[in-house]
Amino acid sequence: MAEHDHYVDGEWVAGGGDDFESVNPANGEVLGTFPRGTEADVEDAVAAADEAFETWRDLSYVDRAEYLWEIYHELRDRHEELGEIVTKECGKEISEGKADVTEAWHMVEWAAGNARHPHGDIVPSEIAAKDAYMRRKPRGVVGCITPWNFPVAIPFWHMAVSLVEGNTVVWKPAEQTPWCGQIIAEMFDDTGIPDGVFNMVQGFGDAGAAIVDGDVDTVMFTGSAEVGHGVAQEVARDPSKNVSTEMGGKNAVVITDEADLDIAVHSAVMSSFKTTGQRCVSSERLIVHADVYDEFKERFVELAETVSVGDPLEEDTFMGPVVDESQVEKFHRYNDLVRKEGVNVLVDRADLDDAEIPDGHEEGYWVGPFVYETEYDPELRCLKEEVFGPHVALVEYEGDVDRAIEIHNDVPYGLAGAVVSEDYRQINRYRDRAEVGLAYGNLPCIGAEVQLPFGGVKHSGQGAPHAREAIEAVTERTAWTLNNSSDIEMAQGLSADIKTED
Ligand code: UN1
Repeated sequence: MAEHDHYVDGEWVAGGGDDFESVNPANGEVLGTFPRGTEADVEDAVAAADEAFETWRDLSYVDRAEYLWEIYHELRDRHEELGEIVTKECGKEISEGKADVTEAWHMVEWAAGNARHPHGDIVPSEIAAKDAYMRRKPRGVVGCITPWNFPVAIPFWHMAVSLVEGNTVVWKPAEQTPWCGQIIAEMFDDTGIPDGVFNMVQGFGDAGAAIVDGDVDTVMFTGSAEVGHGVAQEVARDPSKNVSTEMGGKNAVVITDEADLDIAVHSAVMSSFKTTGQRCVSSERLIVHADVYDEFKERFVELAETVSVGDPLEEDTFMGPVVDESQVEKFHRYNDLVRKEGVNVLVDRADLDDAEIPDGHEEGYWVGPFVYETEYDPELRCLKEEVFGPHVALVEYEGDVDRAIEIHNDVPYGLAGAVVSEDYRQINRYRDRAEVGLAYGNLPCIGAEVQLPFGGVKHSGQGAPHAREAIEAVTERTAWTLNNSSDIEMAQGLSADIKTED
């Protein structure tokens, strides 16, 4: 029997599947056992959510938001404790663990606060007696599938907006971070939210697939491109379903001949190594102008050699472990691949020295920075495929900023990117031509705030399962027109006369 349960229809239920463990990636400690959701468990949750929808949608926005305000306060009150749990379960260092919780309450605040903001538009009509509006209705049941790297924030990106808009939810947390899932479900339970409005099923990809195939009205997915494209294709088979996906990228920082190199080096280190390279927005490419290349390389390499990898609960750690064995393997596989592709390796801390691994953490999933340089070649796989680790290419370019932008855009993805330059023309050119959903000037390409749309272009996803854009995914628009006259008058000069034979 697992120590914890699913949360379905206001009850803690064991479900029909096996158990699985959550493991601390820093030291291999088992953090808890959880039930592995089956298709039947998901079906029960979807049925409960469907049943609860009619009464939930009848509440006002403000009344629905009240439940979220409870969670907002709890997230704030338990900041330290929850930050530590995030760090223990997904391995990111403690300031990031806490920032994850902060980002969660920011999104809850945004969604619950938005309950008191205008929704929809008043639209003028050609006909003076007509009132026309764009109104919104909730779609119904929203299936939410979320990743391990932001195990508290991203669930609230999806769920806070969905719920305030009047939908009910079925959520599957990532299998690497079920403890965070458990705590969030406990918080919802504590609010007394009506049964079936919020449901959580723990589990793996098969439970996620059951949500996607199930009787849900919208699917929100944040995670890997591999899985996300399958989700989008599956949902597209049913035209009545909506999907909003946000996947990874092969993000880049462009450092021009006019860059302030202090800003460039700082931005590049943050973009490439924060979260041990495991953000969808992390940068695995640094595209650097020839005039500043040697100095930038020297400074970046020195930091990559010395940046601290260690116990993520220690405040002076910059990089914690990666999340699990599959991430370690993928990282090594790509490091081997780039060697085969003939690049020049500049930093290889992929296998950390025993001395670098903190005492008592030998069972952790440790890797360090891996940095290489290469001539730009559009055929190189290493410049196109996402590794999701501290694996970084330095690519030198010559000529104007358009050349850098051309290299920058030559990837299937388009999530995040940055330009570092003191020349506003270069910055604005990048802003206008970089194919990304999130673009930064003189900053790292990580660290977006919740009130901005968070989503990519090209293979990085469709829609943005986040803040205002999430509203599009979880509501239907109605163009509602009301006649205030007892005569019927039509737009476009259309005759309203009913002509008869006599
Ligand atoms: C992710 O990269 O998976 O912009 C999410 C950021 C965070 C969210 C990242 N606010 O870096």
